Amino acid sequence: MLLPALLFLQCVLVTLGQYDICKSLMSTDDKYTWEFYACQPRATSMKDYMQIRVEPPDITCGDPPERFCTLENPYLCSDECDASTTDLAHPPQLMQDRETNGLITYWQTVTWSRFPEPLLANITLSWNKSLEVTDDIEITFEYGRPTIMVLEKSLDKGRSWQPYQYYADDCSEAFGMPAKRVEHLSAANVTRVICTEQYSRWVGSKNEKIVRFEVRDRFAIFAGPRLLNMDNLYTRMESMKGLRDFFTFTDLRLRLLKPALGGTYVQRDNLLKYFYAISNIEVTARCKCNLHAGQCTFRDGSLQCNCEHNTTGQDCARCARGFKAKSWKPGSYLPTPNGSPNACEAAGSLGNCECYGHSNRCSYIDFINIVTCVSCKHNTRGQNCQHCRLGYFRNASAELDDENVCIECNCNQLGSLHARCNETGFCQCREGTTGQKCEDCLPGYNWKQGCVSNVCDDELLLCQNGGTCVQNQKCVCPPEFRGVLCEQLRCKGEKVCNGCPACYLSLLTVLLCLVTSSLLKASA
Ligand SMILES: *[C@@H]1O[C@H](CO)[C@@H](O)[C@H](O)[C@H]1NC(C)=O
Ligand SMILES: *[C@@H]1O[C@H](CO)[C@@H](O)[C@H](O)[C@H]1NC(C)=O
Ligand SMILES: *[C@@H]1O[C@H](CO)[C@@H](O)[C@H](O)[C@H]1NC(C)=O
Ligand SMILES: *[C@@H]1O[C@H](CO)[C@@H](O)[C@H](O)[C@H]1NC(C)=O
Ligand SMILES: *[C@@H]1O[C@H](CO)[C@@H](O)[C@H](O)[C@H]1NC(C)=O
Ligand SMILES: *[C@@H]1O[C@H](CO)[C@@H](O)[C@H](O)[C@H]1NC(C)=O
Ligand SMILES: [Ca+2]
Repeated sequence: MLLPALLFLQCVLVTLGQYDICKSLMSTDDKYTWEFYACQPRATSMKDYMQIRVEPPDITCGDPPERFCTLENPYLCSDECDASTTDLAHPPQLMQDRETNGLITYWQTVTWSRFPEPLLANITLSWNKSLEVTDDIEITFEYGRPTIMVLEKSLDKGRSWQPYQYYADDCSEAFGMPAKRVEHLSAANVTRVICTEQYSRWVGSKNEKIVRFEVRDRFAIFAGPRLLNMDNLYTRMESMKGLRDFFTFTDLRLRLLKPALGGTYVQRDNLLKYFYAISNIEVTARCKCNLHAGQCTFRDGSLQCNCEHNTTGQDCARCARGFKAKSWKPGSYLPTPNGSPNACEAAGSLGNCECYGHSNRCSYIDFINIVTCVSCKHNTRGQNCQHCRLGYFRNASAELDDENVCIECNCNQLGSLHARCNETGFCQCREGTTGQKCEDCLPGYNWKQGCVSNVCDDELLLCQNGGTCVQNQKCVCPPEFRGVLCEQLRCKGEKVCNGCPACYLSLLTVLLCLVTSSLLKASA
């Protein structure tokens, strides 16, 4: 029963060629085998999955309740925003609701009563998942579109941001940029960030409500005006650096910088007609699964690819455990129409030689009859690239197939005996040296191209008799003392040197002593 159904799927795939299934069962001479294809999830409205945050926190109207007017009829100020009354409240979630009963619902800000202080608001939309936009992003403004705004995006869940498109009624005044339209872009500069005046000029609040980020027009540069030649777009995505990333994001942010003014300058006597109101944000996209998943589902609070091809992770960006014979690769749209799956392969499939993803090649060594990985990368070594190279140690928090599995020992060259370290990264230190990398000196030692033992210091090896310790290497003694720590009196006696037992030993020494003491007297 199952097989006919799967064979039917195969037929569908061949006709569509649109990367929507990941595998199908093929029959060849009474045998059934799986065939694998590059695949991606269907594009859907991502509105239901987005988390909305508005800033500053008190920008939403209604607390305290506030009256507002309209731009078309500034004397009609009967409308009220009141956060404590359901019918009069305008909370952020009204930007993503489905408006099933036909009533337009919208988020609304406070009015510009603090003019000339600017009226600024940020709306951050987060999915906690890499998405690839497939259709125009549309933001619907009630009561007029902003005079100035910026659309930004993040690729790393909000850690860093970049502009996506600038919008202003006068681009050069607002941003110092020339006004452009997507029609001005060509294949060579399709990923250029532009400023457009198309959606900011005043045309009446009822006539045009939508501010657009044009995805279809950009696709059309490659796929033709009706997007019939998507293969050409996909081929470009593979070869043109940055093209795919341009349509990818995890978060979007709207920075609203100046509200609609009604086609004239700000009228200070009626500031209650200036505010922002958004009734809908439409983002059509598909989960980025690196062409390794045909489906994406909402699990554990965020979207996740249902990975195939023995890959794993939220974006199928890793090989699953036990399938790391080769390094992970994304699937490819090429060759068209069905692409290549670039599936992860089971460990053992390369002549029973697992290299933990650090090598793509194995070699058979005849005379000892073993298969071994060749040119292990990521500072690994060994038959299966399972050890760290000399001078590196195993990263305890990384799996064996992690690129970060080996950490450099980084032993201090002057302080350590050699470049190796133990499993926790401790180097072997020379005498007098300490610290994980042998970069510090033990007490009684001082760093001087390595640790050298102190001749004198302020604790144990004090210079005596008023001597001073210079850089821990030398006591500078008062003239009448000598010795390493100035502990000896110099010969100074009248006839014989008291402190010099050696004087009695030879006549020569006595003579020397006499000469010395007379010299000292002479100089005194
Ligand atoms: C909006 O976000 C930008 C970038 O993080 C920040 O500089 C700005 O202060 C924010 N504006 C408001 C009104 O919170
Ligand atoms: C985001 O997704 C990751 C991966 O699925 C998950 O571990 C994390 O808890 C999610 N974070 C939030 C804030 O939902
Ligand atoms: C993009 O390139 C075309 C020519 O290929 C040029 O006419 C156009 O001005 C460029 N657009 C931008 C925004 O630089
Ligand atoms: C993935 O692994 C399973 C075994 O767990 C195997 O049956 C399947 O064919 C593999 N798929 C690919 C694409 O290699
Ligand atoms: C150890 O591995 C973890 C997991 O990959 C990585 O996040 C971390 O940066 C690695 N540590 C070092 C010092 O490289
Ligand atoms: C590594 O060396 C340090 C310092 O000698 C020691 O404390 C640690 O226990 C050693 N670790 C292992 C795993 O041997
Ligand atoms: Ca709505």
